[in-house]
Amino acid sequence: MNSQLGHNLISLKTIDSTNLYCVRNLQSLPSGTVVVAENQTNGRGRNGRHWHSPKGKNLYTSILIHTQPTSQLTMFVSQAASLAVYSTVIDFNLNDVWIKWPNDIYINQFKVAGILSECHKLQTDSLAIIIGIGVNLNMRQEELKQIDKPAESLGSILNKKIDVNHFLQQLINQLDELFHEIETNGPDRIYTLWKSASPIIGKTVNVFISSAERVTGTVIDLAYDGGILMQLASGEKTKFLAGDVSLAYEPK
Ligand code: BT5
Repeated sequence: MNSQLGHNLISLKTIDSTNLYCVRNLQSLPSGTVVVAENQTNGRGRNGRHWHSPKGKNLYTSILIHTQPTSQLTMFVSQAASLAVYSTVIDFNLNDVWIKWPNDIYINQFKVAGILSECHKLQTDSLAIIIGIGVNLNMRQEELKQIDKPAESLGSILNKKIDVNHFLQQLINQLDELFHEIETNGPDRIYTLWKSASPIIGKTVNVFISSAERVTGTVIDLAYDGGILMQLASGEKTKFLAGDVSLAYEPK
């Protein structure tokens, strides 16, 4: 990646999903493009789940970058993205913010942001990585209650309106800085910060491998590649990768 994030900013009123918009326009959008929409009619979560995206309330954005398949940026993009959202939320003087492995942002037991990263091959040897980020900024309690899991918005907690464009700009700045750091100094600091913001080591968690398969175990560590190392109830030690499983566990 050699261009600044946001040099190509595409603001849409309504779209099915900012990620899908990027996928459809993959060949023509330059690296560093940021797509933002006021409204998503088909906001997507991971594994086909839905992302609640009411009009004009929250941030729905996708950031597109081109990377080389073997680069450190490719490997650490999700950790950097969750850390960028985490840091932007913390800068609003909010307490009890944490990253739920692998990259959801929570305040106490409430989810405030989610990330959906996708990777596509370009016609060249490069990869296009789409980092889709949804952050609840101004949803009110009655709207938050429509979500099937506990959710919060920054505006509801702080009891004030959050400027979506300002939040986006802060987020892009954070992300730009973290990407730059990975490219110049390597990913060590990002890995350490991401790990320390994810209070899960030592916890007993349920790992959902599929809708029919679930295992329970204790978390031993978070690996450099973003995977989770666990000791299962059977005594077996194993690692799960971020894209493969979902977790259920209590906040810190
Ligand atoms: C995520 O999926 O958390 C990734 C969400 C990414 C959304 C962004 S918005 C811009 C870009 N364009 C897209 O189409 N997507 C990205 P996952 O971990 O699978 O979580 C989905 C689950 O979170 C749902 O099944 C609900 O339980 C819950 N949920 C849905 N909408 C929510 C919201 N607005 N706030 C909090 N939780 C929500």
